[in-house]
Amino acid sequence: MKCKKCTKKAVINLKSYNLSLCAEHFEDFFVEKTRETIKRYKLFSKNDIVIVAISGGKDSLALWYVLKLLGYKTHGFHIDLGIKFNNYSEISKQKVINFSEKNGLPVSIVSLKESFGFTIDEYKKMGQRTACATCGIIKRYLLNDFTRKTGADCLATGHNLDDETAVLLGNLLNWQMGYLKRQHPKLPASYGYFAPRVKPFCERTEKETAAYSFLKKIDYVQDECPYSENASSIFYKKIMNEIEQRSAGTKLRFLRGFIDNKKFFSEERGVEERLDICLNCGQPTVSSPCAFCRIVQRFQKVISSERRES
Ligand code: Q46
Ligand code: ZN
Ligand code: ZN
Repeated sequence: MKCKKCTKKAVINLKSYNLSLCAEHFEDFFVEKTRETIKRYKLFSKNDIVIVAISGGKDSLALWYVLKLLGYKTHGFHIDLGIKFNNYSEISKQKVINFSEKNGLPVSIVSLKESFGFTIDEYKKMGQRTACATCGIIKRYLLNDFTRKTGADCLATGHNLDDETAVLLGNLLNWQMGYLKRQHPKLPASYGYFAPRVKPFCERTEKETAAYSFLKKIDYVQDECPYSENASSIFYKKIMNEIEQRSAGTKLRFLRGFIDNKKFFSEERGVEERLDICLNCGQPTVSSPCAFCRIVQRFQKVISSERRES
């Protein structure tokens, strides 16, 4: 198999583009396509400061790398979740630090244990919710909080096309109208509190981000988070992969078709649902205290009752 742009050996076959490319031309393709996505959805500009949510996995590190190549001003933000299985959080944090030093990119790290007194493992042991439900609330809260407090212009995450189409499929199958209204490569600022959230890799497949990370020798955490196993999104990803196998380009058509028809899932323009304010932290919320503060308070309550008993 030869590269379609030159005579070198192809390293990847992108069926949905009917394109085989050598390493050099694939790297160019990947960066150029990311640039196009940023432009297509008007995600941010060269004057903006972009906070990049860095987990230590391939997608977030590759995104950080590509945004630097494209000349954007970025600052990484990593949350140490305190997941001990396979030393997952410690290894993730180390990969983030190494990458940041190697590429001269600034990063801030917050430790759940140091800042709030608990880890995801400890919360999971309380058995109140699944680890991912709790973790998702915590990550969204802290990422937004950091973006707001630093006065940055937006928060970028490494969600790829496989992530986006799996979530879209799940939301459609369950008619999750609230989530469907909010699914977009660019969520604008809202309630004067939530920072804009953007997804520059939303049209890049997992296969592409993996190939790019490999070719650029990006040293990322290889293990999946131990709590990710039962996530329904993994099941939806499998289904989307089977459909893509039969009909190349379905994932991209599915996502773009949804975005083009977004009006069917949106409220009247400019109308925001009325929200309360969390009396504890000030975040707009359906009811006070907000989900994040409830998690912290629940943990503190359990800890103090354990102390009283011992
Ligand atoms: S880190 Fe957190 Fe993920 Fe692990 S506990 Fe679940 S949500 S799987 S992206
Ligand atoms: Zn080539
Ligand atoms: Zn709160």
